Amino acid sequence: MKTPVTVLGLGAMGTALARAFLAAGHPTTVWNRTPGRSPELDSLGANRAATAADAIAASPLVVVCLLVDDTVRSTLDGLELTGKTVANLTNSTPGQARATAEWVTTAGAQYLDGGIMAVPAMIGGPAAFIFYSGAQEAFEQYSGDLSALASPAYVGTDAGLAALHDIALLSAMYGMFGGAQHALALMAAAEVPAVPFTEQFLVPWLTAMLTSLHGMAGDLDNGPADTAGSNLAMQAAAYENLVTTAEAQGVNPMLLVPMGELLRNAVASGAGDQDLSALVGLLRTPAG
Ligand code: FVH
Repeated sequence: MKTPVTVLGLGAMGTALARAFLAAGHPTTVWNRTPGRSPELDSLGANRAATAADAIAASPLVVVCLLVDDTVRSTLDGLELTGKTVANLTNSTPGQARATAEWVTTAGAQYLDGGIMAVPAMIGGPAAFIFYSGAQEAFEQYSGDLSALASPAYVGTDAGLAALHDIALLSAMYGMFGGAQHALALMAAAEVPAVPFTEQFLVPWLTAMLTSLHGMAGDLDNGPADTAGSNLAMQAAAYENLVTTAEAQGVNPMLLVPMGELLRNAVASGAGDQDLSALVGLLRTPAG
């Protein structure tokens, strides 16, 4: 028999997680603050618990997927967790994850923090993965069960590491999407249709540029290459045209301005002959 599992929280993501466990044949108990949410889970065989305490009691592995960290605390506080493994997949900061790990562990449970790198429709599919950190023994015990949700990637015993990895990837994603929204705003201002622009130019360009990240990572780990293919002095000079064009097209340059400032600072600090990877050092200097 497969490991019985409990899912706390039946929002869009919790529902997808419960469906994936059910599809993989796990006896699955579910609970949600608002009763009756996601009724399709009942016909798929879910056992609906009346309270969070009943849901936790039903399974050794308790997967939590609620809105925010405070919600996790208010839901689990005071409940019997002894002997359980709590895998908390709620979005959190590294600090929140460490604090939650401490009080869950104090309550007698093993704690895994998770960062889901997927949208609900991807859960159970090949492209989804989930970062985990925290109790290594618990990960080794349950990674097979958790792989019903997404490929598990364990990143260390420090409970904050999964959130750190998650937030690093989300930061990169929002930077990319922000840039893409700006590009689409420029095109919209010129009445260029979004779909052909995106298919023919935007996605191929971003895809080609993404490969340069490998070289930048190599620069950071092994030291910068002897010559920069596109040096920062050149990029800082050309970047001014991005802001000027946005303003001329009536598009707010708010997403572009900080990168321009960073490029100018890099050149002023003597890194004009280096490549974009040199910006990492500047970003590590606290603001203010
Ligand atoms: N959906 C996504 O694309 C992303 C993908 C990456 C991971 N995130 C994180 O997953 C967490 C849950 O996200 P979600 O998409 O399921 O969110 P909602 O559909 O809004 O459901 C929220 C659930 O949280 C429950 N809830 C809210 N407040 C409370 C509370 N005070 N006490 C108990 N439960 C609470 C809510 O219950 P209800 O409103 O139905 O009663 C839902 O079950 C989240 O951390 C994402 O960042 C998703």
